[in-house]
Amino acid sequence: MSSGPSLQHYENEKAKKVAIVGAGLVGALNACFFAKRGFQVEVYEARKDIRTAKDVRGRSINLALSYRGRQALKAVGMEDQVVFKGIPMNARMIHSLSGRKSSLPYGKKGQYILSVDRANLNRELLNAASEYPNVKLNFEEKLQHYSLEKGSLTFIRPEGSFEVSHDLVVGCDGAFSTVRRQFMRQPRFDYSHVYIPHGYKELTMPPRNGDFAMEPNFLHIWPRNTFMMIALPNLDKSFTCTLFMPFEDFEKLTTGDEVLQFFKKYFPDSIPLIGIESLKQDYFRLPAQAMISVKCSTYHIGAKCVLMGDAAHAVVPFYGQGMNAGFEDCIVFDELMDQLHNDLSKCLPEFTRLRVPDDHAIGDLAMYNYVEMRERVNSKWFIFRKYVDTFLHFCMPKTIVPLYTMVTFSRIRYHEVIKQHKWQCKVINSILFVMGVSATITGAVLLFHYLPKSPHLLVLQNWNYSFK
Ligand code: FAD
Ligand code: EGO
Repeated sequence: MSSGPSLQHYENEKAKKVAIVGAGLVGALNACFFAKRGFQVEVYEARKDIRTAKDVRGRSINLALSYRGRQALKAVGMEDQVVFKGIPMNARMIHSLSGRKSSLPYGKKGQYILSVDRANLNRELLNAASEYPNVKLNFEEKLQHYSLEKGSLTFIRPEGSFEVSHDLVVGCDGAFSTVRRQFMRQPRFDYSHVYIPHGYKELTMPPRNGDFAMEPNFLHIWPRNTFMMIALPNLDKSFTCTLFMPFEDFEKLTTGDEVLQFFKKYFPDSIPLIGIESLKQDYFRLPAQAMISVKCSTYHIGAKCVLMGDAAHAVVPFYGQGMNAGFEDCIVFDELMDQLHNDLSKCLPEFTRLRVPDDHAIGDLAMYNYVEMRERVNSKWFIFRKYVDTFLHFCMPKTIVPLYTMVTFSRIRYHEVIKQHKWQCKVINSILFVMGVSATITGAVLLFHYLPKSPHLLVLQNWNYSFK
């Protein structure tokens, strides 16, 4: 894969104008993809340039990058540089209530997820995009309205508002997308969004004696049913802990001492690592953040507009796949452009046809994990389930692959992952059924054969008798 800008298709394309709305992770990556194809790319971002802005307050500080996301980065020649700044997490570390830690590997040696810094990834993507001569990045320009009839975008910036038009509008403006509003007026467009009852708060676990306070190459998880905490490592040797719990429980903790008591009860081993004083303060720095799941039945309007990333499909973060799915959107679209010779009137409908079922599938999988984790998953269950997964995969490596592995370490289409998983469950159930039936038959035969003769059983039979 070539690194750096290359304009393979520039000559044979009459430099169509593309507006990318949103320069978050997906928008910035898409700028590279469209630039590579020779489009004249204009990116509009509401916020300040994250590369120069002083206080960057993102949504989450670090994220888990896995195979799908990496493949997309590879396609624009950025994989190595991002992986270099990521911290491999080869296993999860399960923290039980008693402070016991169990490490459960994600797979073979090369199978790990990466902890990456969101702001840094965003910066590097923007730098890469800005190196293409056919990309223009605009900041502090917020889309206010997109008129399909006029084909115009209206932006507001500090100095006032202005209008532009483009051949294609790519909506990468996140879960609360403004571009998406135009879709609401389309006939037969289905849309749904759900907020879950849980919120999240991020806490920092600083380095201890100049080193990581816990083992660095792990995704640390404290599964406590309805309360869950995870920690991902950062390059500065700190960890970012994310506490997930119902809003009503967040609201119950109103003083530093109550927070401390809560942590003593549920996450005692983390207290000395976060630090009592910073725990009491960090907790109240920001209100708990909400999580939303968004689904759309269509991602395009004619040959004019397409949605990607959270704008098309925000998912709850319980699979660590939101960004990965958004990045995969970009490669899927790019692959279609190759196959359909850059014909937007064919690519856009085809993108919807291919991608909607897969994004719905990851939305469902993430929601399923959320429900499963809050209802059933404490540390014992977590460890048990992962052992069963590993064992079955070991017995039948070709037939049974854990769900998490298919989602995280392959590019099997998300909807195929669900099908495959259901099929595997059937296989396992059939095997268990056959084993159960044969065990019962064997038992019955043996019993029938030996019962009258077994002295041991005869003794048992006489028990009642001897009591009398
Ligand atoms: P965003 O990152 O939201 O970017 C949208 C951009 O559009 C923003 O820069 C915004 O300023 C801009 N914008 C919005 N409106 C306008 C407008 N009107 N005009 C101009 N610009 C506008 N995913 C993973 O893969 N792995 C993880 O481990 C993971 N962990 C997560 C943890 C948490 C707590 C959360 C909440 C999410 C997590 N995700 C994770 C999901 C991931 O954060 C998102 O899927 C990803 O950020 C989506 O990128 P995006 O570019 O589509 O949207
Ligand atoms: C039984 C046992 C049923 C995100 C375990 C389901 C998610 C779920 C939020 C982890 C890893 C990246 C994550 C595993 C399960 C990120 C993730 C997992 C969390 C929470 C997360 C795993 C950021 C679910 N991957 N994962 O298998 O290690 O298993 F715990 Cl709250």
